[in-house]
Amino acid sequence: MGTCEEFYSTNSPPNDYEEKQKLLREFCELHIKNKQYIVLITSGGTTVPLEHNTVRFVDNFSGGVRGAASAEYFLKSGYAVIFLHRLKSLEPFTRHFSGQKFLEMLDLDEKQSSIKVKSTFVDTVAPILRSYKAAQEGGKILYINFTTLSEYFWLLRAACESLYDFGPHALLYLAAAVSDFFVPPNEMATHKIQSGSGPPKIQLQLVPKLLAPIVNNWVPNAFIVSFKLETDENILISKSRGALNKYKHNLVIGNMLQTRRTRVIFVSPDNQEEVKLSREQIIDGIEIEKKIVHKVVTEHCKFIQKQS
Ligand code: 9Z3
Repeated sequence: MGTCEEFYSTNSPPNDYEEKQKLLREFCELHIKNKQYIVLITSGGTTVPLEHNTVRFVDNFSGGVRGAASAEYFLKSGYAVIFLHRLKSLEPFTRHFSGQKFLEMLDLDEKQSSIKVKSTFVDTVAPILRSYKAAQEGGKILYINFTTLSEYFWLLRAACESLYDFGPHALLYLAAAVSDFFVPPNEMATHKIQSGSGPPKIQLQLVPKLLAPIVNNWVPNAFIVSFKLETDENILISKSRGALNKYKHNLVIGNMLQTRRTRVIFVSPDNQEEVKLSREQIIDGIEIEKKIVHKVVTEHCKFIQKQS
């Protein structure tokens, strides 16, 4: 596996890197004045291009529910939010209106000259709209998007650099599903891989782990939460604890692909605790992110108190 330094020296920054870096700096400068708690949420999956002129890429399942839902609960808890997400993955607030759901909520009046929200949906839409407006108008959320693994690398580092001065008031909530494998630029085809040349032999390489520089160099005083995804229950806890022991950050939240909407496991240096939705909570439409964020915020507050 190459190092993170090698990754940055061989993968160019995104075209709009400086613009996004500036947005991140300005957002953080604004919020540090008020000694604001701030969370960096990563959300959605990364793509791994197979060609420089990319027609095909390797992707993963993540649609960004965890990150988008969590962003809403962090805003409710008073945090400023940097929402570093995969372009076209779910976003806070608008996630409630995706697809046909949106049109189902609307009605044309008799003259077909104006549109209104159906009365049966007003109670659902109004609080979401209110929270959305409060976040926008209060400048409480910054949306930064990525698509490829390399864009994610560059933007995550830029976000961490902007957060450095927040010290323990910064919280990292690394929910994005980041590819473990990639094709290094010097081994990537320039143009569309041709089927006429037979089945391509594509050798994926290991992606260096960003948690090491995040914890040791970029935001050493922040409260850092990573997620660990597995599909085999038998290794979930050992892998989660393994990550915690290796990177020495604050918390790993383990989840299974199959049950991630209803159950997660909090693994911290001295504890391990299941957080799950009861049958009633599932029926009532409670989201597990509400419980996760509540618990993470509690742990973050304890962490800040310990430092001061
Ligand atoms: C997660 O485990 C997230 O909870 C999910 C959320 C990606 C499962 P959805 O987007 O799913 O709401 O559908 N994120 C971290 C996944 C990951 O790649 N973790 C790395 C690993 O497991 C460590 S950073 O090795």
